[in-house]
Amino acid sequence: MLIVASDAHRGHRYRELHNGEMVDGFERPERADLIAEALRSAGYDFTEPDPVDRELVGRVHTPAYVEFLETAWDRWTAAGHEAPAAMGFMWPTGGFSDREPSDIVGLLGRHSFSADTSIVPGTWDAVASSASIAMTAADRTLDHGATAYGLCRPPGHHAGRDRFGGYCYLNNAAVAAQRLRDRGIARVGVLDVDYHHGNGTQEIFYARDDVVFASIHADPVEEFPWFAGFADERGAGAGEGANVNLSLPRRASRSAWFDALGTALESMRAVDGLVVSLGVDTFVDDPLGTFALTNEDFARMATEIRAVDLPTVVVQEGGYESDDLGRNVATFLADC
Ligand code: Q9C
Ligand code: ZN
Repeated sequence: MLIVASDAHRGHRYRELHNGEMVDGFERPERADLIAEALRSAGYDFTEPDPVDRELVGRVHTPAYVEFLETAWDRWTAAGHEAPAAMGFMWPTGGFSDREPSDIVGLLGRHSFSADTSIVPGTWDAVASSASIAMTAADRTLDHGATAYGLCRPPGHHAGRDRFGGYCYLNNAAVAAQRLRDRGIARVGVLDVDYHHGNGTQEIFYARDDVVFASIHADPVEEFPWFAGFADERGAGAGEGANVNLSLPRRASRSAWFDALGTALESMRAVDGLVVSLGVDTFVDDPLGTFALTNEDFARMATEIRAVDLPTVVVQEGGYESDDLGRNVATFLADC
């Protein structure tokens, strides 16, 4: 097991609008520190990511969106805004046009979908590094024939083709999956075990049959991201049937979760490589999740995933501060 990680995320810290008030962001640098510490004490080798591949990221997203993320902070300050974080306040919801505004405030609305996610001076370095960590983890998995783990921060699975939100900007798991495809893996599975539905990954691969997406998550009727993640979203066109949403009620039991994992893994029967979107916010003490998984459950999860016997890349998604955050990731990777 090789760990791909970087310190480039450190300057990405912001306060978030949470249930009507501004609080310190849940998705903060300390998360990555806790995970890295646990993995260092477990004795794993760490390596730095290769530089970001703009062409690859521009195919998963759009070149214009990537350019927008890179320049948004400078455009915000150039327009005279003095707030410590750039964010929109109006989003093109039902009935509005998707055209691109020229002003940065309008652009921030057009290219985001939720008020929990902002852009600060350190955001681009963190986001570019996180995507390159996922790409490099995919490369190392194929180079060495052994699972590599990308300690991605910020996470990625909520980021759509040209929209950020849910603490995500570039879709790291989608970048890893596309890298596997580009390097000759004919059909790639993305298994998303984060507590929240991976709406961005779903969107990016929705009409494709070469990437199968399966997600186990809290029912969006009662949990973020609210407007995606339902069982009847099964893919479109050539991708019909290649999108599998398994939602569970809030506070679902551990056995219900593992039943869903069994179903999700069945949908991976015809794939040749796997990306795991590893959110550990399914943990019983996670401050955002309501599921009840224990530390030992992450070992069971890894064991069941490993049994499908595929070249596997693991990328970090959510999982928030608790005493066990680092230990849960380390436990998963130990059995991967
Ligand atoms: N007031 C990931 O786990 N923010 N993202 C909740 C509620 C949404 C979680 C704010 C949670 C997004 C990668
Ligand atoms: Zn999550």
